[in-house]
Amino acid sequence: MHKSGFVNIIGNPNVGKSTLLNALVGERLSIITSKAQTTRHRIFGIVSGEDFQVIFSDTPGIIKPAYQLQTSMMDFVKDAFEDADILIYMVEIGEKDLKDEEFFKKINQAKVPVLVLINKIDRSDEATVKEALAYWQEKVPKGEIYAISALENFNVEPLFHRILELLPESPAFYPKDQLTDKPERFFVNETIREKILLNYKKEVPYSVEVETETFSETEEIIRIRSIIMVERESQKGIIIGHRGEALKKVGIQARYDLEKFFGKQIHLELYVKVNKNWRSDLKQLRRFGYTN
Ligand code: GDP
Ligand code: K
Ligand code: MG
Repeated sequence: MHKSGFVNIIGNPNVGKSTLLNALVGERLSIITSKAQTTRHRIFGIVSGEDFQVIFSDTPGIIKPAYQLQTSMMDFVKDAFEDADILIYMVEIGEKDLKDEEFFKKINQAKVPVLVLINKIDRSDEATVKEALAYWQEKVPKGEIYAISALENFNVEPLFHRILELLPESPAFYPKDQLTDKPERFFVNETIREKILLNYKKEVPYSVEVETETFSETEEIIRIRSIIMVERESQKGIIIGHRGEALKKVGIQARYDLEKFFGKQIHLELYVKVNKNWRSDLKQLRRFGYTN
């Protein structure tokens, strides 16, 4: 018998969805920072064995959209809600969810198994965890509740085994050696964007999109040329920084991670370009992979 299915992770911003995806897959597929809206896409992480294939999907945190990019991000969440074979709703310890009743009604009426994961218990204590288990069981009667630490890999293994039990019988959806649905350039873009999230303050990172123009690989080296797009001229100056120091730092940090990710020497060229209001432009968003 062969089992396979889609396990979709949804939840509020910053609860640890991307950290869990990476822990489950054992690769750094999804970028992680302490900032909300780090994850903008739906990213598949595929784990295969002899007689199973689990397709995990990471999604952006649930927010009220303020501009078209965020609307597209929430469409990814909606898709994840609808095509799941197993739904993971992730919360963090101490979180009291104030989302509307409608949301929980939808979760409780899901036709597939629902796992509620209370994450970050490494920074909590036994009594608080016990309380949280009871709180979420009441809120999501349909759910199986687990307390985990995605960061410290606590309870992730038992969770994975439970997922295998719940998985439907099905042939594999992807080749067994495939790790993700995204192309190499996507991971280049995301790595650069992560460094931008880490190095710049306030609104700047949210106005950035990265596009990789060249990705050319030889036996020894990968040559990459990527464009960092911003919405305004003033943001371009901020990204580049005094004498180009800020951009240089991003380049060094991104190259370091990319060499680890691809296991090869990387030559990385970064350029900054103004692309006015790309976040609100459907045509641009489609080009960057935000709409179907
Ligand atoms: P997402 O927005 O839900 O995808 O959350 P991320 O995976 O990007 O994580 C948000 C922040 O929470 C990052 O700073 C993570 O390092 C941190 N984090 C994730 N999981 C854990 C955990 O189990 N314990 C602790 N203490 N921090 C965590
Ligand atoms: K985050
Ligand atoms: Mg994320």
